[in-house]
Amino acid sequence: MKCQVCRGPAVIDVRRHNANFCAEHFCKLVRDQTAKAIEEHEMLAPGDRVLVAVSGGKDSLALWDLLDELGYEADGLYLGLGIGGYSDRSGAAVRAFATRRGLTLHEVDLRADHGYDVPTAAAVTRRSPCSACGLSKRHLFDRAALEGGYDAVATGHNLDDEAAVLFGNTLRWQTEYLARQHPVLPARPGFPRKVKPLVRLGEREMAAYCVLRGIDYIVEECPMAEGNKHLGYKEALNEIEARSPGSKQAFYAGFLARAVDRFADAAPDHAEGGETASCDRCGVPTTSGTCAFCRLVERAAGAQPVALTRKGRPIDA
Ligand code: Q46
Ligand code: ZN
Ligand code: ZN
Repeated sequence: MKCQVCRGPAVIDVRRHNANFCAEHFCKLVRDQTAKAIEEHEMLAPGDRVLVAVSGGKDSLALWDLLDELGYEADGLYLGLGIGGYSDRSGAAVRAFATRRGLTLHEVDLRADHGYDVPTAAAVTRRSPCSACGLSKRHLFDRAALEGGYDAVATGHNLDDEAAVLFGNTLRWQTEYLARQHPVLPARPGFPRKVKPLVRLGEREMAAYCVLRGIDYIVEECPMAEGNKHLGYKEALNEIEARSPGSKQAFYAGFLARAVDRFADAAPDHAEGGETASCDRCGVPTTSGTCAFCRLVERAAGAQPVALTRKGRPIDA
């Protein structure tokens, strides 16, 4: 197996590109694909200050490394979700990476800074853990980016993630979500620009990149993700990809090129900045009264912390 660029010994095959690469040229491929996604979708301008949402997993740490390598002023933000030992270990991985690379890391801890954690919020509000978690992340990342004067928030969603979400939204023809599934969401009053620079790269490529770059990420998944329907969609797409390499890329890229605009009419009003009021607690633009985040805090912050459970069963921390 030889590198298709330098003919030296290859360390990885990328079936989608029908090619093998040595470590140096594979890392260059990943960097080039990231730069291409950024340029193609006008995600960032040279010199932009970017806040990277880092979880300690492979995608977000690789993204931080890549944006730094590509010359952006990229700082990290880690959110302590209070999900037992998983949160302790993911926080430690992020801190170790930032220290080793001399990068600036900001941290927000849900329990210390806002008086609740994800398991408690989920139990008290009867939302799924991922729904309470997602709402907290969106609000706190937006707030940190605006307060810190960042040009954009970057997240590590990769091609596998985006194709799985697209698959799920298409299966149920959730046109409202289809209309908003774009790798860049422009800034609007009260909300920063949001970008996903890894949409041209798959999960396997991100894991290989971390290994080759010596990035120590946490392999364990969040225990609350168990049973998440996106995992099933990923498996289904992996089977299709194994038989027909390039299918995921064609599915997702084809959607962006030829279909997403057709759903524009289905976008909810607030996607276009139709919020007409300001939250009476925190001031963010909202449709009326108190924003969803402040309502969540109000209910969860005073509650007795609950043990880490999923569907009523305890999870080993
Ligand atoms: S961290 Fe949060 Fe994920 Fe865990 S609770 Fe769900 S959304 S699975 S990316
Ligand atoms: Zn090579
Ligand atoms: Zn609010």
